[in-house]
Amino acid sequence: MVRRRVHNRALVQGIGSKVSGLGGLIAGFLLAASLCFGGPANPSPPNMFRPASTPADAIFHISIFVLIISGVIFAVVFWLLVYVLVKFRRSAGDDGREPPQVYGSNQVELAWTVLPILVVFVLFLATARVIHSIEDARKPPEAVEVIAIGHQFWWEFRYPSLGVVTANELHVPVSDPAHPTPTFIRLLSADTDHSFWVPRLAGKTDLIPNRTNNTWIDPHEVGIYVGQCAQYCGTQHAKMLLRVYVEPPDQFKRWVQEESKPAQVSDAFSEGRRIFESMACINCHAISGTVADGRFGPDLTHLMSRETIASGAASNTPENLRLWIHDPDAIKPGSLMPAMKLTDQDLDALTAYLETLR
Ligand code: HEC
Ligand SMILES: [Cu+2]
Repeated sequence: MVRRRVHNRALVQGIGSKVSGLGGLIAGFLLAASLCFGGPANPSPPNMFRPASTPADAIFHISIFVLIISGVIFAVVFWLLVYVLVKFRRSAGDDGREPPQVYGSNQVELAWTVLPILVVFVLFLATARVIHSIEDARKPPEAVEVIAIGHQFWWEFRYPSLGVVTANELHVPVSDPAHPTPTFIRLLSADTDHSFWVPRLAGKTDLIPNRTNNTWIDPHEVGIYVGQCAQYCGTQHAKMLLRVYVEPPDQFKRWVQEESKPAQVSDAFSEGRRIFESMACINCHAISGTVADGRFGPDLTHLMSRETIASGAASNTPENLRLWIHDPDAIKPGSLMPAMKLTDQDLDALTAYLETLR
């Protein structure tokens, strides 16, 4: 896969900012433009009208069904209203008397009670069917299992049977409908309510403390799908973006192999490593094969295998990484990583060391 980096930070953030006002419009436009002219490694926009996975597909179809029924009701009521307004408007020869009052007509009362009940009932049944088909889907033995843990303001992804721990960028195999390899995701929260939402892959499901929720996806097309936390969880909620990398099976297998290895140790950047291990970094971050085993922040063992940092708030470039360590608030004001007040020299050594974590 050609690894393309989105250099424009506004673009990455554009996905996350709630599309509101001119700024959102422009960001959305830029994003759309970049998608038209960009390569295949660009993420596809979070469009729920372009489903690429069974649950999203089912939700898309029920939405269209509901939209059509509501549209027909809207059209009928609207045109009746216009007809009545025009036909019975005050005319020049009005004598000012009230029209005949119809009261207690059984036919009329029945019609406007029974018809709406029937419509609501049909919508209820159709929706319940879709919810049931998604919630009670059978988990095939080939399914990939992932535990997603929501944190303020990033995602932890664990693959318990594959020995992989990563953050913010979820890798899953593409699922061929003939031999489905869906990914079943257990949703937990480390602090407050979050919501897992990748519109092209599945509906929203909340991550609630002390509760286990589940969702699943079976993406049919290779690509990068973006989404974001869809439940307000604090100041940086809007920059709690999600990226799902859907890969061909062999590429996914290679990714798992790489990710399950401990961090590469090289003597070349031992100064940076010494700084990392002598500071509070290790209380919050884990790097497997070293003393760092903190769990409060993202696992950094294979930091360089990720295209973005800080939950999609910035692309993973040396400059952004350095800026992040210098002052996380410069990228994500209110993020829960403190600025560690390092000297320029230490900052350079530390960044160089992190750059080796492939
Ligand atoms: C108090 C805990 C804490 C300490 C100490 C801390 N971090 Fe973090 N770090 C975090 C949290 C939380 C995040 C996730 C922030 C977010 O995305 O909102 C993070 C994110 C990061 C990231 C981005 C990872 C990614 O994949 O997005 C890097 C790199 C990083 N920290 C490096 C460091 C280094 C280097 C130090 C020491 C100089 C350090 N951190 C100290 C909590 C901490
Ligand atoms: Cu959140």
